[in-house]
Amino acid sequence: MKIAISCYPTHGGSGVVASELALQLANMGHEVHIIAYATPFRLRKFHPNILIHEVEVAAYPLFKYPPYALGLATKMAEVTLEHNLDIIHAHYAVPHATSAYLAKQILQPKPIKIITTLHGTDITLVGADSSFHRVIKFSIEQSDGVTAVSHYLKKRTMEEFGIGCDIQVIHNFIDIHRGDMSSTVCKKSQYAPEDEFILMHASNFRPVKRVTDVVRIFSRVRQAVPAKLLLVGEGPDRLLVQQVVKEMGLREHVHFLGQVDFIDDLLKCADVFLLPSEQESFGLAALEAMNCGVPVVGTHIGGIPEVVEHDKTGYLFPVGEIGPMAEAVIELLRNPDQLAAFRRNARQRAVQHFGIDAIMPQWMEFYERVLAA
Ligand code: GMT
Repeated sequence: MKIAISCYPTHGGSGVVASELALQLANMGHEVHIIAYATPFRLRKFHPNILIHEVEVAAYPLFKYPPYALGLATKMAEVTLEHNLDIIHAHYAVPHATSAYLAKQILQPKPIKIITTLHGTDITLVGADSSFHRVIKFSIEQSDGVTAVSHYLKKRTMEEFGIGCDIQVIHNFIDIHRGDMSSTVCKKSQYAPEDEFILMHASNFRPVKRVTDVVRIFSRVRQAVPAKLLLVGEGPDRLLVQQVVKEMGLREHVHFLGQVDFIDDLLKCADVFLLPSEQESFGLAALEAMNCGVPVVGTHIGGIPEVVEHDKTGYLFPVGEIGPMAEAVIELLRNPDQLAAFRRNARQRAVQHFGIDAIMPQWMEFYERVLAA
């Protein structure tokens, strides 16, 4: 297969998923072309089967907003022609699916297939905005194949857009070797004394992630058991969170680690992962935690229950219920047998249901079906 994958190159989940898919396809011998405005951070290492094509948008005084979608469509058309591609796979509908549609029209009658993978905010936030609604519905329906990262997201998309085409659910996957504890290099002593626990959270610090809830949960936990909090990521709420940490007198107990390319090493030091989001179509961060044997305490919303099994690999509560979330963490930390069982369950669930072996065959079957149609 010769396939172009278009995605956001930043630390968001959609870019990570697209990059991991690119790596797996390349490892299988397929020719992968990445089309994005920069090299996705997980693809910075050279791979002979992955070619990176960066999109540049010319600056011009008339442009109040640089027309990225047009530059992207042009690049998609050029790369498709030059490398005789079979598929353009757009991750995140806005604007990738629309640019792919435009590229296909430019290239007519060349038979190129367009696949769109919906990740979440492209439907629930950006897509729900009336300024994009029609173009997103159109681009999804014009795709030759559409996937969603959870059953929840599929349902939301069908409801909100009245989509007439089929949407296949293919859950996100992880490389189970990254969670292998035998390759641990994390030094817990860097972040906490030996007798303290480590709680962790990773996100893009957007309001939907409710990172201030993370701090409030941690504050309650610390009143019961000694612990430190690792906060990974950057984003608009970072200053607010720092302020809350300061106000709650937690400065020496909370480590802000910024953006980290591979968080597995840090996760291997953690005892519990916190994900109290108010929106999450899948929760890749939760899966990455489970892969490293870290139970997740978070919210029972969106696609999270498809990943985290309540009372087995973690605990899920309604949004904002920081009291019960803190209690659940305290119970886990005070009960070593239960914590050990949850750790085992988490890793086992990640390996069995979300490993490459479980998910890649679904992708291959999907690509083959789209190509044959
Ligand atoms: O969560 C974000 O804000 C980033 C966003 C993205 O598109 O990069 O994440 C979405 O896609 C991830 C990968 O499929 C999912 O794990 C996240 O749950 C989803 N975020 C939301 O739905 C809020």
